[in-house]
Amino acid sequence: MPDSFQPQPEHRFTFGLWTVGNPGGDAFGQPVRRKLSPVEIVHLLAEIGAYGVNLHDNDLVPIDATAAERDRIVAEFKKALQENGIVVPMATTNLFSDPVFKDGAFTANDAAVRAYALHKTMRAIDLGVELGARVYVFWGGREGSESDAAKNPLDAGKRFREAINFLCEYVRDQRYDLKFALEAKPNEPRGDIYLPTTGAMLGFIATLDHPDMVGVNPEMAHEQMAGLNFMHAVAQAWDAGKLFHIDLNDQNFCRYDQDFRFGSHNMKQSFFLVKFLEDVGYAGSRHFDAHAYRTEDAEGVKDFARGCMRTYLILKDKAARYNADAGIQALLKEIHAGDSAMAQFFGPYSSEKATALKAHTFDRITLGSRGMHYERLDQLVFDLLMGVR
Ligand code: GLT
Ligand code: MN
Ligand code: MN
Repeated sequence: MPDSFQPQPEHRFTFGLWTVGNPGGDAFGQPVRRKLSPVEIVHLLAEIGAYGVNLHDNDLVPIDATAAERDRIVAEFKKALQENGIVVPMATTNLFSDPVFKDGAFTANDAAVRAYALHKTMRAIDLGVELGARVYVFWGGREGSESDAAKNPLDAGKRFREAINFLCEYVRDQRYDLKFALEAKPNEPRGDIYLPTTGAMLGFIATLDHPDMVGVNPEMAHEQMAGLNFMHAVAQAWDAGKLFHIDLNDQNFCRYDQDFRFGSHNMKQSFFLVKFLEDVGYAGSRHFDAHAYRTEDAEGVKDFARGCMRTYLILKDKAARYNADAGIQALLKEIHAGDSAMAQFFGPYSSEKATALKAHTFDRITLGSRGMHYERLDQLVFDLLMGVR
């Protein structure tokens, strides 16, 4: 019996070819599942009710494909997209798998590698645009170091800036309708990756020639690897007008890159994230950058992907309940009860306001002894999430 948690196109749920297509290999073991072709993945995504599929250039076209092979593969893929009603909202470049990128792509010490990275990215941008992508992600997995003897981070930063500036100009030159989204990660596969957090990326974007074209693609598990609160990073990106895309998944804090199913580990944090996205009206893709446990077979991959979307929709429903919950809203109102008396001191500066504020007498002892009722509030959230409220 279908319930109300069925994915619809308006939910903008997307998966990467590399996510549902992940055959379950890891650093210690062989793949455990057959590698699905891009066309098979499009069919799978249509079957489970996803909206779109995202890809790296080489998820679709092998790195050594001839021009004729490329065109044949792309034509077949487009046909499958059309027949299945699946779109490609985002594309990106694989600048990390091939040995040529072992010391990075845009930040590699070898100038020929840096030039090749630009060459490969321009071609991959052409491919993405051909497939309809409007967002182009840059995840610099190899842009880092194991030893700071090898590379000066100032040089790396300059090289990365020059590369993004060059590619912005390329997009303008081609008159493509495309925005860039930079994705941070603290480490893995490099010992340290440059610009390791979403906040660092936001600072970097301000130094670019065309900052309007560039935003971020925060990934939940990447901030959690760094022990950070993902929703706070997303809020900062939103506030800056830079939330161009989002990678949803989950993981245990401060571990390796686990890429678990969305909501599978940090239920409460996932709830507040979904509530944030829905409350502010984020209209972009909800991309699940995760993969099924290595224990799963082909059916388990579908369970994984359906689970990501179902969890999002359940949490969205919980967010609406939170906003409509009389008890929770009454507590929030109580917390802000004194706000109106202080309104005179906030807003734009004036010297009168500053003088009045300096002259005001505060009852610091009473203020400091006030109970905020956050214990009660947080327990109400827990009760709500557990379905006992
Ligand atoms: C890779 C990485 C992801 C990035 C992808 C885009 S590929 O799997 O772990 O976080 O978003 O390059
Ligand atoms: Mn990841
Ligand atoms: Mn990602």
